[in-house]
Amino acid sequence: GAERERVIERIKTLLKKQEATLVAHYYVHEDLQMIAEQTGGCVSDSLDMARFGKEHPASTLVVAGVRFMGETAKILSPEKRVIMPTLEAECSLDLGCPADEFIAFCDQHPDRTVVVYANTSAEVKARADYVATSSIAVKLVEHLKNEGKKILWAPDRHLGAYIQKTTGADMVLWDTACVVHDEFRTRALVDLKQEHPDAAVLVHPESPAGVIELADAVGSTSQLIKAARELPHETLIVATDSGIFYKMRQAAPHKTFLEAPTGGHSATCRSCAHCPWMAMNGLGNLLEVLEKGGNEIHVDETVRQGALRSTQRMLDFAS
Ligand code: CIZ
Ligand code: SF4
Repeated sequence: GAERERVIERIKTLLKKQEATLVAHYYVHEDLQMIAEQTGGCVSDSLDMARFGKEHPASTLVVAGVRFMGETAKILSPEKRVIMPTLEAECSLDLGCPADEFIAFCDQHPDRTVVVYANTSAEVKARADYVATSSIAVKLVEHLKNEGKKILWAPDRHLGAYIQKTTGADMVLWDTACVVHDEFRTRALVDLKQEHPDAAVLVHPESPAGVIELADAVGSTSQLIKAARELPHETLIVATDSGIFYKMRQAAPHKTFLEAPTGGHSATCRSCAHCPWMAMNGLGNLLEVLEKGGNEIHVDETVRQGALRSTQRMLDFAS
């Protein structure tokens, strides 16, 4: 209503006044994705959020997503002020890979090249040789395998197993999962496919192996949006966070999108697959952080230098 419009206009004004740019992930509320689009910010996956934030001249980056995305922005742009609508937005992969345990695990495998998913803390990245997002993880491990390297992968076990299967690399895997993608159900997806035999299935590789096997396209959020546009199918069954539908509908407005079934799926559940931490970002706390400040991301300088090395290697490899 009118109140929402007023808040949106106030946010846009404050962004401009503070020379701030809004960098939003595909999984946050569509109001925030829309504001980012309309104000010259960006809406993207974690790799492109990192690139955009680094290259943009704004003195303040407002990162709407989860904590590791704010940290990545700060790692790459220490001179910028990086703020977030909330500092409570975590990630189950980050939480499932505490730095001390991770460092001990790496120390047990000194012969392995350490590759970590972007969904990790700055401390974990500082111990890694490479950071990877889902859009480049397969290519990066393939490349390292061809150099004769053995890999230690952390933290997402489903993504790790998918990379291992795809590349045939020698990998040891950390054992944790994304609370959202881990809930997609193979049997229920088989049933849904039978109801919609002409549909294509799009799957993010943080999903269980059985779900990935049913996919017509497997990839990062950006890659799935591209597949939604390019595949000839009129109906698409999508196994990733429901926040993605805002961009998918833009990419393929005439197509029909169905949510892949989750453990909690029922006829009344409209967004079963939605990250509880991404959902903490809203118009209210975005306005508040712009009005009052606070919620600034700080990364210890020694840790930042270490994390920058592995993160920069990712950007160099991706470019
Ligand atoms: O699941 C996530 O948090 C994803 C897909 C992050 C990313 O790489 O954009
Ligand atoms: Fe982490 Fe999963 Fe949420 Fe992404 S969707 S931020 S991987 S818990």
